Amino acid sequence: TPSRGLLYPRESATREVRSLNGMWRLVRSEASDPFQGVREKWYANSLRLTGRDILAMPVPASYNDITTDDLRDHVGTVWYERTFFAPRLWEGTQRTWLRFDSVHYSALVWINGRNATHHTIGHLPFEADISGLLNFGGENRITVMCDNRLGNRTIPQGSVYKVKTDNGSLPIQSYSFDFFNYAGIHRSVHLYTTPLLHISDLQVSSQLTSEGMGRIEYRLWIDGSQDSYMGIRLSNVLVQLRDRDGQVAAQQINKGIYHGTLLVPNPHPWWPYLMHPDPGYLYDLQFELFVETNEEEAEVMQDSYRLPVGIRNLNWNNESLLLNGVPLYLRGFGRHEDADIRGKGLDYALLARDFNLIKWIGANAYRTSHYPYSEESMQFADEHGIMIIDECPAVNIDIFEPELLENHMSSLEQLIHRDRNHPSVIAWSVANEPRSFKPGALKYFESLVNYTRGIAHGRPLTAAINANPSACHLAQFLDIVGFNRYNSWYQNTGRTDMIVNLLTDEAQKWRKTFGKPIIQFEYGGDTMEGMHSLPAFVWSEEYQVELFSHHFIAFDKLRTQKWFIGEFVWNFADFRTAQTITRVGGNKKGVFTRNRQPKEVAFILRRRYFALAQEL
Ligand code: BDP
Repeated sequence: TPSRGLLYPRESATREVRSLNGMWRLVRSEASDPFQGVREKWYANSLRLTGRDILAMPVPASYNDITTDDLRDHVGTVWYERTFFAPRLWEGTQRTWLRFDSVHYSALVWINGRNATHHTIGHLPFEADISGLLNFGGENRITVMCDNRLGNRTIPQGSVYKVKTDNGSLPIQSYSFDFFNYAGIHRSVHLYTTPLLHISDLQVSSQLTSEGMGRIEYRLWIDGSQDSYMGIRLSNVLVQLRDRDGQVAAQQINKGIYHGTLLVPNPHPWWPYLMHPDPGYLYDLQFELFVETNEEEAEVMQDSYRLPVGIRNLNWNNESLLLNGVPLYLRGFGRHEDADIRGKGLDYALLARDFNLIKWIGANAYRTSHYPYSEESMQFADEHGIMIIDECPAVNIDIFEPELLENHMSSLEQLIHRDRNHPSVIAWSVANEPRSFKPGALKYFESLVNYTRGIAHGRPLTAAINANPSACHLAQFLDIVGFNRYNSWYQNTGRTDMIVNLLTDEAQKWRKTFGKPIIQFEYGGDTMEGMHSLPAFVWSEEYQVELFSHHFIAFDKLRTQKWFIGEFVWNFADFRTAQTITRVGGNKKGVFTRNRQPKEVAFILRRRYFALAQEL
């Protein structure tokens, strides 16, 4: 049986969704005593009674950049709380679920002082049936303890150590990955209801047959696979596929079986942006459960859920990745969920702006470096035909040990479970820049990739590697080999005249060693907006233009061979990092600034991406 909590909350004839977003109260624990609140049972009453300072904290948002004090750098736990009403009508007739789309890094949740659920690993959703904890027709309190500490066994890894300050000793969080460890309730919190007997999970996969038909295979799980619940007997499942105009394109009625195949004549395939005049075509796949009632013959609709689906073929071999039979050349970005004030908090305005920029520049893909992005962004990608390399949160892993492996597997299981029904997902990325040259990496990645292959749901496996081809223990297990390389930035700084040779040599070496399709997942250089220098000098806008231009020459040489299948810029936009002397206000390798305006280089990238789109 699948783990729960991965169907996005959607309204339907039988389901209600209520947002718990808004202003919550926040209290922070002493950094030196993160579990004080658990010991003192802060969840038993309102946080107001703790006597500690109460802050107004927006949800969703990272808490770090909201205040003017040192909350930004807090290490340990913070406590969130709010109240809400549960309508009397829900009692007994419905189940009430509480769903968090993401809390970073780990969370303990109480309802009215009683344990509701817990979760670790940020960027992934979790939920609980809280029907038994609610006060129906009255006020309820929800309390969340959020812990941001990273250790050897968390995904990603970090370490907490103590330093002596002028006021005593204080824990410090260190980590080697290059983005700020934002924390808090990063995405939406919802209450939603389902009928007692309901659809708990769905899985779909699609295909275009050689006869030009669409084929959708589906499987549903009903309330943990029971066909009867509290005396209710399930009779039929009606499955209907509706096209964009609401017309039924295929349908099926199932009795007692929870899987099937729909055949769709004259399908509208799902195509990526700029590969077709009507990219991102989605159908609505509607599931309705009917139950028998005591009255003869009468059937009552018990539950209904609608899932957007795309119909497309995804295949790969040792040379190419093909969508609907067409070999892909991916042009895109590594990105971050990052913005000022809200940190990694979900923001619809930012989401829409980012997709408009992606389309303006002519990209057709991005990698969710270095963790799963919001479900809303995955839906956007489906709708706009943007292809996603979907990455789990294992960035820079270094110490390979069994408990880490378990967490790493769990992060991939949760990611794939959440995202497997999205047509936009074209590959799973199992890691970014792991220390894959270390001896422990071999067994570790063999186990990890074997496990992931078993649950990959029709997608190839990849990773973003920065080890040398001759030393890497991970690449041999992958279907697509991606590498990150900073020619003329970290290596041979200033020497843009060395890029073409070094890059083409390296790509060929990856190809020769592993015989798989090759992608460059990262290249770039830090660039201060508005800084100019002729001739080009590192950090200037001219330097970024020159560095990109030389990469383009190398890519054009490599593209003549089928196996070179994509180029990804690092990064879409400037983003916040930890404080270091190599980062001026953060990482500045963006093609766009942190507030999403173009740097000079955006214009040459745009010209290139549109030219590539026309050619292919
Ligand atoms: C790569 C990392 C990425 C960094 C980038 C950089 O994958 O997270 O931000 O380098 O240094 O090593 O800009």
